[in-house]
Amino acid sequence: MKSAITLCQVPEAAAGPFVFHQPLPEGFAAAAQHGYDAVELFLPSPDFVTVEEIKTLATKHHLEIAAVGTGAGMVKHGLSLTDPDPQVRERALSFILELINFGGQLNAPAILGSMQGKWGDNVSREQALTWLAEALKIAGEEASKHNVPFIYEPLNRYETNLINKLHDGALFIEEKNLNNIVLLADLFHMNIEESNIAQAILDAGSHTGHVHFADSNRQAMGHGHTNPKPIIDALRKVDYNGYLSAEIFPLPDPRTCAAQEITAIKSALS
Ligand code: LER
Ligand code: MN
Repeated sequence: MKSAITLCQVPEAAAGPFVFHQPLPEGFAAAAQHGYDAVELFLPSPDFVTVEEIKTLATKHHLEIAAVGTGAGMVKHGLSLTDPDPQVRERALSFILELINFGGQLNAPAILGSMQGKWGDNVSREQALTWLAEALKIAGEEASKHNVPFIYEPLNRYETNLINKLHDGALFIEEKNLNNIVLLADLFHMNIEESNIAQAILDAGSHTGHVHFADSNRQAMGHGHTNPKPIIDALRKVDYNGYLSAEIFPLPDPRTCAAQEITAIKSALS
């Protein structure tokens, strides 16, 4: 398993669970100084920065791009894949496809988190899940052109009412015959929703394709009460060899948080 840390360039997400918010050249440098293998990018839109600029920074700092988040589509542009308005759904899907193509050129998968939306307001649960499955089918196909998967993230109940648990995500992928879709195990959401995080990872088997490595309070591992050991054991048992990515609050400050998290990742993997 490899380490990654979040770089956020979205002003509307300044209070979100992302570690570094400074301009990308400084963010890449900070990630490298702390010894991370990769960065996870949270960008306002696919044209915010060129693929070449990111490639140059990644090469300079010997960093991979672990993944690209799509949440700005929701927090900045108000888009969701389950919006009652078909034009909003279409714009949501286009935004995601553009980020899949942006990330794909960097060998990085894109993530669907908050842009999955919610059911309600005249949209039934069944209708929302149908729209979600249709969008995931298209996203999975687009990602496959770049030989990367598309990552679907179950979120806790306060953020979505669609799918909250890893197991339900796995069943959804299987029932809807979705190809090239993997699940994101965000340990913060799982701490709220799962009876046992390690067991949930075991039960999801090979479906897990990315991990947000957050403690129970969404701070760096070690700042809350999650025990990472059985979780790492479970990830090893399902042959997970992807990223443990620091999508966490920059507390008490970004540098202390980044240092604590990389220490925790190394110690959990040792
Ligand atoms: C995104 O990765 C995530 O975990 C969400 O909680 C953001 O709203
Ligand atoms: Mn997450």
